[in-house]
Amino acid sequence: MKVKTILLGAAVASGLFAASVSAQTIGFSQVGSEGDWRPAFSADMQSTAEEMGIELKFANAQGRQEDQLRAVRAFIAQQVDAIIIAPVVVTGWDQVLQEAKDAGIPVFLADRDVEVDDPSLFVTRISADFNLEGRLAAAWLAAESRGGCNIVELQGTVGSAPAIERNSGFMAVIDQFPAMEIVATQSGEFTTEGGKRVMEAFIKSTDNLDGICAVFAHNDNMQLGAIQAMKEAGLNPGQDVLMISVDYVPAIITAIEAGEANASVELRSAIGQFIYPVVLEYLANPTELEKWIVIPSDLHTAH
Ligand code: GYE
Repeated sequence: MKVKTILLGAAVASGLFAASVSAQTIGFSQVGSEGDWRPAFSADMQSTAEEMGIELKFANAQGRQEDQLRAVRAFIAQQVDAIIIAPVVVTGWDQVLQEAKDAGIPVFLADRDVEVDDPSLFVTRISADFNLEGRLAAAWLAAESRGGCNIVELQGTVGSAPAIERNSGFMAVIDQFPAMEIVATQSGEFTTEGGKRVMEAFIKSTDNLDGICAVFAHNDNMQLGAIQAMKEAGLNPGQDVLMISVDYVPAIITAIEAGEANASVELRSAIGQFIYPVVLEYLANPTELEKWIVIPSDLHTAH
């Protein structure tokens, strides 16, 4: 069980002061540019680094772990002061993190997570609690469906922390309701096109769409793709089928306002203000930190 601490405003304020008195070079290995949330996160990390006088070396891996590993090794060769990684999947990081440790460069995880044998290979992880997001989504759906619902699940990238944890949290709640069940689940890779493709295939494959009570999508973009597919098949998402997803990007707010989606759990994208102070504070004064600093997630509905 990872010990975690919920981010407090005061911690950010003190970090911002520390940030204002130092010019550091930080390498940031970003997952890619899938969907709407990821680009918003990237833009925030780049603008916040500029505001704080940080020289940011930004590397977009376009969803390929081998490109992330190559970027981290380049940061090590360039002897950056610190490395931030948003790891596309949880496995395959032990070797490169050991190389960073051997080079004396601290590594921080942002957004996603890794599974490593030696937790000292990274200083801390600053992110939302994906398991909680899954629980929030399931609790809302249990209330809305009065504990009886056949659910289609659109999973995120296979092997990624959000896909693993959002499913785990969601299942922990619906397992308490015998009449709630995931009847179909597949990855749509966190993209609108992926969500539409999976939903189109599901619609073609089933002869009982009336039995579907809800769609739980691990992110809003897959939900938006599912909405397109459902409307093209003559279904009424948000009306006849409950639609719950995660991220709360502007496009899902529009869909909720149009009555085509019902709820979304917010994943904050403006999180550079939380990440950089932790990194800079550590560089100024290297002390043991909790292995997980959690950024809260909030549930938003139409009413
Ligand atoms: O939900 C999704 C993005 O890593 C939690 O990645 C993040 C997820 C987010 O593709 O939109």
